[in-house]
Amino acid sequence: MKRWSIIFAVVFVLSGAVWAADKTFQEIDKNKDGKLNMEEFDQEALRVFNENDKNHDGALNKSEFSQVKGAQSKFEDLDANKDGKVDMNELRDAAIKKFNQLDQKRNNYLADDDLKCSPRYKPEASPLYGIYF
Ligand SMILES: [Ca+2]
Ligand SMILES: [Ca+2]
Ligand SMILES: [Ca+2]
Repeated sequence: MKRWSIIFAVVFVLSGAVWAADKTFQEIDKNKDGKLNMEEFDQEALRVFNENDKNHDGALNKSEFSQVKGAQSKFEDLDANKDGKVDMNELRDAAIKKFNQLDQKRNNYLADDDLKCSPRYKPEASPLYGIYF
């Protein structure tokens, strides 16, 4: 009995994770073609930016940036002009750079296989988890 409940729990967790990842990809994939183009990628970067700009000053300070889920880049690396804040342009430049880095086939879109190439890709999370920053 105990063994079965463990198996059920594992199956439940696995199917939930797949569903969650899929849903997020679909949400970002606005035109529903199964790929992320630069515009869709950029829109998601903006959404993450706005969500984390808690004091609405148009930039992320270090404490706001520390709340960005899955962020792995250093704040200092994103703050190109070294004014102690990451503004929208700095963030978008970083997102474009990241897009080009992930788009290894140079076809101007990211499909699931491009995202899986990222060492930061985590199948249990959003496909974009931690790869923007
Ligand atoms: Ca798309
Ligand atoms: Ca702010
Ligand atoms: Ca800056």
